[in-house]
Amino acid sequence: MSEQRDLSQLTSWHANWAGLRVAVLGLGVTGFSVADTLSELGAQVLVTAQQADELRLKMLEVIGGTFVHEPVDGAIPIELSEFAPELIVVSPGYHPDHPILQWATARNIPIWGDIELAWRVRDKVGTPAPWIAVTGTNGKTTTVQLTAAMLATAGYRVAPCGNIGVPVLDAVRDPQGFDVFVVELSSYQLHWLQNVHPYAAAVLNIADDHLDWHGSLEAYVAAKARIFEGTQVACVYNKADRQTERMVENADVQEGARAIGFDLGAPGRSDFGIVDGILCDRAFLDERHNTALEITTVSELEERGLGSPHIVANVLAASALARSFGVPVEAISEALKNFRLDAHRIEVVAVQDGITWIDDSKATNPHAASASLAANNSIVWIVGGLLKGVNIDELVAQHADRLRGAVVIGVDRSEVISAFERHAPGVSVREVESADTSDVMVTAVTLAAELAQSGDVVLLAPAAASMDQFTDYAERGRKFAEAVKANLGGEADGESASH
Ligand code: UMA
Repeated sequence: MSEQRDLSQLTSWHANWAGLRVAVLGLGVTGFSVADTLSELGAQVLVTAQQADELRLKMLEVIGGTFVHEPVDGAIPIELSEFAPELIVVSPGYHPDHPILQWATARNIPIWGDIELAWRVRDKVGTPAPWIAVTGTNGKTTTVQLTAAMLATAGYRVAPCGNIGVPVLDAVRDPQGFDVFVVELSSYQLHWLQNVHPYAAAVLNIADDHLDWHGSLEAYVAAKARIFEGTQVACVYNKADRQTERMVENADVQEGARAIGFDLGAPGRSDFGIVDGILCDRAFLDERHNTALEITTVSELEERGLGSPHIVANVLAASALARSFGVPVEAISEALKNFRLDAHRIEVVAVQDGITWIDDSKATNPHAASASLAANNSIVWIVGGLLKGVNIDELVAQHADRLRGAVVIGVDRSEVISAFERHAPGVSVREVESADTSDVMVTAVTLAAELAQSGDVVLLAPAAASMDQFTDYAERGRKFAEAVKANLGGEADGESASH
């Protein structure tokens, strides 16, 4: 057996990575950033994946990496065993029970995620920038964007990165360097986390999602909880979600790190919250027992399309993170004036004949869909897709009263329809049987238009992933908006502002 190197020494960009044999699993955005980093460090890189696009394959060749196709039958590629890797770096999309990971575990080959590698080499361009880490079932990306906007308004050079779509390794290697990173971490990335010590960290909420990947809610919660380990200054949790508070209580944080709560109620000491419609900081000020700092008001947020309760909660969490870093409240308030939600997040795509058509394709699990449903009173709901092992019964039961009708799409339709039969028998349900990407939304919108009446909202908030019928949630949202505009004959008032 080939010699194994002691990886505990490899904690800096400037350590001796030369010649280290690393197998990289996956050649998507993460896998390429890992392979590119390692080859820059002088390691030997073998990448394996079931699929890879032509461009990435070519670029891999240019940087001197080797590619091996992963057999679909779960066999271990012979090239991989001959390569005898000393380390595996796995992309987030791989299931922990993947045959190659089982093979590596049986041989005691260490397995890292890309975040672990990024943490170790974060000193590439001088003094490492602090990390502010964000996770939660919903609102991660919005909170990362809000926090980054607040830091940028205060004059910091900030890199929003991670699950948001920019691999942390790309941010770490930026030659200009950054003052601070705001890192979105998915539960997949957190599963592999070992030594990361963020400056501040937040868990926004916990609800059922990705249970097929993690195996159980307990395993999902345990993965999420890792974000607080070793936190230096502030652990931000949701007072309305006891599980997030428990995570802070159980975390092994650094001496002096504080627990900072947030929710939509009145803040206690060391919390962020709302008093008389004013968002307040009662954590980062000297006189916190009897005063609070004003950040902004709920009505100002409403004017900017940021008034939905779950978005207000994201604003509070982001403010807590930014304040922990010393951002003045004035800069936070200024950042909020210029902030816009991304497309496909509660986006009003048309209003006609008193019917408002809303694209919340980003609602890929019941928790996110629930927040969207709760913000409206009379709804025709477009729901369904890939349920990822999550049960939808409670969501249907909870919102049955506000539903005029439902249009069910996706491969897991029968589970959704039977949830309606059990919990909302009075709601008119229509089914889109076609699986053809170009038809699904056209049919769904036609059926929704038949059900909707003046004063209703037609809400695309599928509570499920999109990959069964669309490339991603963005394509699903785009197809919805196109179908709405075609159905309304181009006469609708389009609005880009969020609802
Ligand atoms: N692959 C296999 N076998 C597997 C799994 C993957 O061969 O069993 C290969 C694919 O063929 C492909 C590569 O692995 O070559 C894809 O890797 P990946 O699925 O990890 O995707 P990346 O392109 O690296 O993107 C990942 C995140 N994707 C997932 O977690 C599924 C992106 O989050 C993230 O933006 C990016 O890293 C940068 O950090 C996306 C996501 O859907 C947006 N995240 C989930 C979510 O938000 O709910 C967690």
